[in-house]
Amino acid sequence: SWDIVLEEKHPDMLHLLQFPYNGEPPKRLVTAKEITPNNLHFIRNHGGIPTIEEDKWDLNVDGLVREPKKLTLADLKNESLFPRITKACTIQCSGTRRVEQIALYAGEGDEMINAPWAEGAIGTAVYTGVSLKHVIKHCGGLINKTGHIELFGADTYFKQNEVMNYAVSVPWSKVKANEVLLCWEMNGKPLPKIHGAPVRALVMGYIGARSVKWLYRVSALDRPTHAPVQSKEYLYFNQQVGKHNQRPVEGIQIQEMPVSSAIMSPLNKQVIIHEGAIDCRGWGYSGGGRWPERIELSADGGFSWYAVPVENLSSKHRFAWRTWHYSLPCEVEGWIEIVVRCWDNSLNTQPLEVRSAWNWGLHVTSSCHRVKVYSVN
Ligand code: MTE
Ligand code: MO
Repeated sequence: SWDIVLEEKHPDMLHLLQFPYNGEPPKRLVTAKEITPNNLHFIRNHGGIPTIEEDKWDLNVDGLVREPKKLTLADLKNESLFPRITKACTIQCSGTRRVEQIALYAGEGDEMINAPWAEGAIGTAVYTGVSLKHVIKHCGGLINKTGHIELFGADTYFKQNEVMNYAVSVPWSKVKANEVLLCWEMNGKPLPKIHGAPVRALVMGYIGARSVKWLYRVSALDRPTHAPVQSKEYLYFNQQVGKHNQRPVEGIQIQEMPVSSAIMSPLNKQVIIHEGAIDCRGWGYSGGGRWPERIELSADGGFSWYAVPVENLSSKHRFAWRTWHYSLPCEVEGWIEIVVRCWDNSLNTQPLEVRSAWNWGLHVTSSCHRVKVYSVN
């Protein structure tokens, strides 16, 4: 699988874990483009990278559907069966910016699960595929309309002395809204092996964990799956919870991501020589089909805020981030703290301090991102 990393990924990717392979782009490249090039999109894996031959692949649709079927890639690409959909969409790992929680208090999270992600565990690409809703209709529709749809990946991983396939589930209501796609193209090119070839799920506006790669089976259930990735990982615990007392049923299964943002430039601890304004750039994102409506920056640690003019934000799309740039006025000389916050279209915004977002699983670091720089004016 290391050969696949070298073949498909940019040489400057930061390799956070060699096996299972996890990597993110360096800060200067995270928001260099509004659409992330395939070789710079972050990668999150729980196990190996399976190599699947396209013409041997099929998708099993089973469980509580009226007519279980096996579909080939040619079936999915047959436009008289399924309308083709192309959509720009952001995938964000719930571990994005986890380093800030680790720096505050590492907790007792499992090292393998808790890759030390910075601000690059997010990427935006244009995906092409079909709606899972249309595929399920093609299989006669659901017997029971109130369930979850389970998604299985061909990769296996090892957990509590058991080898299992990667599996999660999403509510039928999400599928019904045409917000779950089965994709074979990323940015106009065949889906890279490392991103799930030949077909992956794309669950728009949910944590990356639900967008199952190397998809080979979807199964209709009357409840969320009991698979460990769904029921034991990706849980948002309250602050009284640690390893000694964690009870998975008390954790919230993370689905939609809240609003968040990050500064990609300047870098923390950088010395900046400027003439009254510091050039800043970064991203803002909100899950669940909400979008960044306003980005604000502070040069004084979060007491006063400048709104980034809307023309400095990239275009607005449901389910996609907005990149931004701004010359932040600053007359002070010495150490200052630059802070960003995002407001989404529902006027949700971010907690000011990472300590109020800290949780034992080290997920969803949605607090305001801060960098300290030395200002020379
Ligand atoms: N799908 C499979 N089959 N195996 C995995 O380990 N990781 C998930 C998701 N889909 C994973 C998977 C997680 S946690 C994330 S954040 C996204 O894939 C990352 O997608 P990417 O690697 O294409 O960026
Ligand atoms: Mo993730």
